[in-house]
Amino acid sequence: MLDTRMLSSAIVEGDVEQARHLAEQIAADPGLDPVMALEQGFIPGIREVGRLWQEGEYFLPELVQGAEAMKAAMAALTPRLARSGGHKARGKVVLGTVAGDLHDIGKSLVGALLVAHGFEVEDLGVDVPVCAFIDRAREGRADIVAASALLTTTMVTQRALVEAVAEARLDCAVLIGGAPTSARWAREVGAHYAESAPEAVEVACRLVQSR
Ligand code: B12
Repeated sequence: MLDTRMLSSAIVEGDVEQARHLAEQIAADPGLDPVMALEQGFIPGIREVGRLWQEGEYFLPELVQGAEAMKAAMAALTPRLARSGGHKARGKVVLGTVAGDLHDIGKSLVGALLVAHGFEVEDLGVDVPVCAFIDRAREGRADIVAASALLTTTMVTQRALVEAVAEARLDCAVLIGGAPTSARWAREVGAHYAESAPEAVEVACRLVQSR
């Protein structure tokens, strides 16, 4: 049985060792669901860290520590998620966080869940220039280019990405997300949108099916 509160507390307390240990246990137990562990345990934990920071209860060191714990949990779960994805790729996704933006937790969650649902994901990391998205999408014949932005100053790059994909005449959809973005913003720039990692999987499935 998964104790999702324990998973969430490990992140809120910024306990890297405990987060890694719990995630390793989940990864090693075929009876436990790693996607559920993320959705109901670890993700609510990092969201709570964000809330505590926004309300001034946490300072930068606690925020960074929570992010480190989250990354340790994700690193331990990722191989298991990849194994549950099956062998035949559903589609190819080139993923990254846009230039000037170093937030990678949400982006990596989207990548991990896409892999878990059978997508081939090339994760370009953070601070990715538009031209790198375009080059990799062209060379890898991507079905979807997926871009994360967590800052109001960097989300404008998502518009530049949509324009660059059109200019390069790439046959791929652009999927965007990240806390300051919205369905309305996506409509305005001409991209597809998902609010969360599970929703990103749903939208990606729809996009490849309709091709
Ligand atoms: C953790 C964090 C950090 C960590 C990042 C660690 C890391 N390795 O990622 C650190 C401490 C490094 C950091 C730095 C900064 N941060 Co910060 N950070 C956060 C925080 C608290 C949580 C972000 C997070 O990981 N959330 C958890 C994940 C799971 O949620 P998510 O990212 O939203 O992702 C989900 C969805 O959005 C969606 N999604 C995300 N990406 C994508 C992509 C696609 C394609 C799709 C479909 C969906 C999707 O799915 C995800 C999972 O469900 C947010 C607060 C917040 N409320 O978001 C501030 C926040 C984003 N940061 C903020 C700021 C200002 C900064 C700094 C400028 C602070 C500073 N003065 O130095 C720097 C910027 C550095 C840079 N150049 O990028 C502001 C941004 C304000 C704004 N509107 O622009 C926020 C909103 C905090 C605030 N209220 O002030 N930050």
